[in-house]
Amino acid sequence: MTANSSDFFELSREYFTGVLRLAKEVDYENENQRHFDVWIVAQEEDTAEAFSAIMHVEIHVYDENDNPPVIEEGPTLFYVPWDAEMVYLVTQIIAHDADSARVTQLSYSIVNDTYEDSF
Ligand SMILES: [Ca+2]
Ligand SMILES: [Ca+2]
Repeated sequence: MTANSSDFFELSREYFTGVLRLAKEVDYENENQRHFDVWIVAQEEDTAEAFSAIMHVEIHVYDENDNPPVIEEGPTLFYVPWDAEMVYLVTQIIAHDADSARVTQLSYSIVNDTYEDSF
């Protein structure tokens, strides 16, 4: 599905060329704004024939890293048996990033804990 291209692009005449410019910000995270098709007509002025030609321009939007990751909410208090083995699974942390995996891959690390080397 594609958004209405005429909302996002404008064509202006500069000297003898038509210049296609972005008229509005596009957002890769909006699936309707990832791809645009624009048809441009060049037409003779002041001739009886008024010949014209049409050109199809296809525009693809690149993804940029413009969203921070978001950690899925869930319980934050867990109990571990006193005799748990070293590899005991306490919990899994799941985070999502609205940007594509091509742009941002996630890694996980501990930034602080109350007892050094516990985890
Ligand atoms: Ca990101
Ligand atoms: Ca993005």
